Amino acid sequence: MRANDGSRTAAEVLIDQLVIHGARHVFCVPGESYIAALDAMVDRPLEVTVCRQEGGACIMAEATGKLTGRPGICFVTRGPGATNASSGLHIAQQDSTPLILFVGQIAREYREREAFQELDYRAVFGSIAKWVTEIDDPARVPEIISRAFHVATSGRPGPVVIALPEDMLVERVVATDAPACEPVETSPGPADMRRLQMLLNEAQRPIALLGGSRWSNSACAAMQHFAERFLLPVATTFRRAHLFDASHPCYAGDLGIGPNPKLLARVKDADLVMLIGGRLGEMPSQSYTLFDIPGPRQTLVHVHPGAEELGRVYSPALAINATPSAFAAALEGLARPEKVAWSAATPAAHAEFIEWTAKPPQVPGAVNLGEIIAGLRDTLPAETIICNGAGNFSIWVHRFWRYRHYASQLAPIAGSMGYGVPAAIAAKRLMPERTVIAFAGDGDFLMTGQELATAMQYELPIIIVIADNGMYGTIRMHQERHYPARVIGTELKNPDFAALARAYGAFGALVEKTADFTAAFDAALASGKPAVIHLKVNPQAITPATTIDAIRKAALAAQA
Ligand SMILES: Cc1ncc(C[n+]2csc(CCOP(=O)(O)OP(=O)(O)O)c2C)c(N)n1
Ligand SMILES: [Mg+2]
Repeated sequence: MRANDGSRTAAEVLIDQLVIHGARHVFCVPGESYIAALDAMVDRPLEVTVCRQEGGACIMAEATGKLTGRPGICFVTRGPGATNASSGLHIAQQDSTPLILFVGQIAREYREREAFQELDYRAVFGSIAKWVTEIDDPARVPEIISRAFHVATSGRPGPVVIALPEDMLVERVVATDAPACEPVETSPGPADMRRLQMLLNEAQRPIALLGGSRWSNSACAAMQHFAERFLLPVATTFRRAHLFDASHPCYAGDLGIGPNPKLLARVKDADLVMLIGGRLGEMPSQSYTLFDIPGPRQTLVHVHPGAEELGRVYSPALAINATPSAFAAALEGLARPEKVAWSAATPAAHAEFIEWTAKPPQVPGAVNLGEIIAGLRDTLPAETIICNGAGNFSIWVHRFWRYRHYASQLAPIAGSMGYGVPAAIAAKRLMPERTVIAFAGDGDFLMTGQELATAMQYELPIIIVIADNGMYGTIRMHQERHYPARVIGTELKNPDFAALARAYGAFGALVEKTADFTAAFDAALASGKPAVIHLKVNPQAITPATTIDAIRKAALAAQA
């Protein structure tokens, strides 16, 4: 509160800046180091979500950044809190998500003595965050918070870490608020678009690949309109399938783990690739095999909001430093050639996608995760938000769910286990009207599953579907490939997940047959509570294409 002399505590100035810059949600685990900042949130228009572990809190903030395009806000305490939160920072970095992590810090006068829980944040987070700073002077709070919002959202978005010495937070200061931050939009120049027009005029087999962040509903709509006008096949990169409507006749599928071989062939054979927004990292590039480095055979047009990403791995024929939103809007100015050479290729690409995702194959065991997901996609609203962490279960989710809406997919490009449950909690907190489902593996769930308590506390009826195969399946798969029949460190003895859910006060159901899933799902929805559906999945069903036994057999044969 402002005193008569117009002064506020630094903590109050800080929280006022968050509100000015448009933050509406804070995810936190409290610590004595920043209780002044917590106190300043009382009676401010901020929804505070108190979590059970900082890893979950920071993922919730990251998911908020993904959903809104504005920095997710997380508050944690000194050393132990900050290090717990670091997985969320790494996700924000690899996923190009705007995020601001506030961490408590020891009093300024104790610095450098290794005081209680002291951490040198600049040293520890220097290579993860876009910017790490510590606020020493309360008068500079508006300046530093303004810069944090600009850094987190501009160019290639990413995480910012701000340390808050506890004695600084309670100092009173007369400070002027900053104006609200608007992320900088970089637009393509007329020469860029002329060159692109020429490349499109000459192309025989073009394809667009969409990825990265800084998209929006309207950018996706503009991209779709361009695809329609040019009859252009459009694919998405790893875990960015929500950028293009899967039911659209121009959609060709996604370049994820275990992608459609026909899509891979199409991208390899393309003469013009428009990579828009993404970086084409290790996963979508299929371990850097799709394009030659540094000079791809395909004519590569790379559009990215961060100038430093252009030419970083692939040297493009045409590099355009623009946000996907500004670029998609500029596509309106391109003229479609009289006759396009690829008019038969686009419907063929879409037909290949439909065929690839239509019917899940039979797998060992009584529960077929593919059939469950295909069943849900045919009944749930297109706006349903689908969340997941990491593990082989996610291969079925990405293959058999068809994402039709921007921001309906919350999945870590960084491949961090434990992502799905906290992401679902954030999504439901922000968008209570949406159906939100988190798919998790048995290993994946128990990394952050205690946030079920947070879902209960805020009455967030998310549905968590746990695919329990009794193992860290992905690693077991790699183990069998490289060290067949030498199983170690990958088996899991699990709790009764449905009973665990009920102990939290949530809905819990066990499903041991595919046919029983629908009734359990309907009951979960009807309960109006956070829900866990525990699927007993056969460990042999390791991917849609193969089994553990088959992988082992092939590896042993190769050794013989
Ligand atoms: C935080 C984190 N720790 C470890 C890993 C390595 N890892 C990737 S997948 C995986 C196993 C996932 O097991 P589970 O969730 O049960 O899914 P499954 O593969 O069995 O379907 C592990 C340990 C990771 N990606 N992230
Ligand atoms: Mg598992």
